[in-house]
Amino acid sequence: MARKVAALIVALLTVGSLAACGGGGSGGGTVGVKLADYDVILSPASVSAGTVDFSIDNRGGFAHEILLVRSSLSINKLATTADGRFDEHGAGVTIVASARDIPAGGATKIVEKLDAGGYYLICNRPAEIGDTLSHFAHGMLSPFTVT
Ligand SMILES: [Cu+2]
Repeated sequence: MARKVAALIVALLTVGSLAACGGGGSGGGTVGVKLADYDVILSPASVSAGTVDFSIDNRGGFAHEILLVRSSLSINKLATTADGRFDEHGAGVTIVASARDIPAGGATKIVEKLDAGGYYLICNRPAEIGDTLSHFAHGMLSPFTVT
């Protein structure tokens, strides 16, 4: 979890330097979303407001999913369910879009017009057989920032 917080801080610092670049583009863009067992790796982790094309690639050995969640909460304030998954109906979170049941080796897209704000990309699959931790509890979430 400390690593995720460090990544968030880096992402926020990056936003500041990107904003200084200007460029006058129309905003949005393509974001690579690589899924692993158990990680969500974004490239880049921030874009300017506009239409965002999330290109999702499951490189893991399990089926995964992606929830695009809008929230200004910090990671440790995200509510969880009794079985250790992310609470999709928790306070302060809105599910903007989702791509469920992405098989191992599969790929899909989420295309959404996004306003500036804080977001997360979360895999909310339950624990695999023989495991006690959900994918979320294993750390399958990444903060995403729209400026
Ligand atoms: Cu997963």
